Amino acid sequence: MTQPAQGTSPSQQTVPLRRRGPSGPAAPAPAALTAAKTPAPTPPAPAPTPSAQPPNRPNPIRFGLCGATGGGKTTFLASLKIAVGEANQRPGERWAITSTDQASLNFIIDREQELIVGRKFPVATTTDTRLHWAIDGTLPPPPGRPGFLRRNRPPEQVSFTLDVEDRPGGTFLLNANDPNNPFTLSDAALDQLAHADALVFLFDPMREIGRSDTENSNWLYFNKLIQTLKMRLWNTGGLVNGRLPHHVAVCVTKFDNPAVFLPAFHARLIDIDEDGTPRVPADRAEEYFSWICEQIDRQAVDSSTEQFRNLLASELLKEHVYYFGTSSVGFWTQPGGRFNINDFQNFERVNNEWQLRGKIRPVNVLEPLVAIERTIRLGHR
Ligand SMILES: Nc1nc2c(ncn2[C@@H]2O[C@H](COP(=O)(O)OP(=O)(O)OP(=O)(O)O)[C@@H](O)[C@H]2O)c(=O)[nH]1
Ligand SMILES: [Mg+2]
Repeated sequence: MTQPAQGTSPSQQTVPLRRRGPSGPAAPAPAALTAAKTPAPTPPAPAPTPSAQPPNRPNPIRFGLCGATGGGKTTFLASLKIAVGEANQRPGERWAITSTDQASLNFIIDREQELIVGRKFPVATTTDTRLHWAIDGTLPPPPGRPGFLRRNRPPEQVSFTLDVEDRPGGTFLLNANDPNNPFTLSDAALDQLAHADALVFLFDPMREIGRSDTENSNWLYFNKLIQTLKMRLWNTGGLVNGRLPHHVAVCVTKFDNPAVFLPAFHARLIDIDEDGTPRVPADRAEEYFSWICEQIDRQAVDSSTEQFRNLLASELLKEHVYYFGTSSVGFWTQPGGRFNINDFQNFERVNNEWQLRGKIRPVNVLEPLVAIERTIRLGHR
């Protein structure tokens, strides 16, 4: 059960700036080869291929993660293991995440440590990394027919492997000839997205607030991409009624940012969960998305956001689209304390740099993935 949120006055309304920099220290140069006689090294055991699934495990669900530069893609993936840990605190839920190859293990460990110990957001992505994580969990039994006790029904078991790629946002613009954008999507990457089971679209509202007409809107990162995926699938008969067949989670990111959160809170679109976490209730998430688009439209330099909504409506199957208000870093609270509308921003300016402030408590990071898995496996929402 959730309680409607009560608003008071805004606190800090600053917005974190993008921390851009090199993607890390250069790797040490390899030690010079010596002529000393050393026994021939044993060849390393072949690394398990990502597609090697243990018997009894369903095939991985191929997710395509798409969104603008700086839209929150890497932070979303970086917070997934923390989200799994947080979900374990909820009554009736048990979750585990396992990296199934070395690249995925390195990514989740390094990025998670960067968030928790370094208190930093990830740097901008410059290369593609393919990631595979197995997620296993238990959900409380769904509410059933009146008169049947919920406790008599077995909990739902959820097991899936996530196959997803972290890419630079610039790739999704598909403008190979732009000298200001060094990134593009390869043919193989486009095929991978066209044949993915599900797409996760991160819509970054902060990109739209105060955007000038020379800056790319969210819509530009999706429009050519969606049309290109459609063209490819049309050629192989893969469209359904002229639309993409994918399940799509539209995640409106940075939900915790006061510039987004406070107006939504005052518009009474947000509830506070029993555990004290602010959330857009699942049955109001589409309304939240429409509301945020209208807020943006009121002060926008062009009609990009309206075009983005039209794009979703015309190119996707309505029954395959889910909406979420997502925050990868969550809300700050006093240790052991509860959410406080006057002090909830989980990042702060320290020595002229944005730093994460407290515990990371992702909101709607694991949930979109599980919602899609449930629909694919059970054939309904
Ligand atoms: N308030 C808030 N800001 C966030 C959140 N996630 C990301 N950000 C901000 O958005 C910036 C970009 O996040 P990234 O995860 O690197 O974005 P990206 O989509 O991977 O960007 P590229 O790699 O450049 O494509 C961060 O440096 C933060 O300033 C969030 O959950 N809340
Ligand atoms: Mg990134």
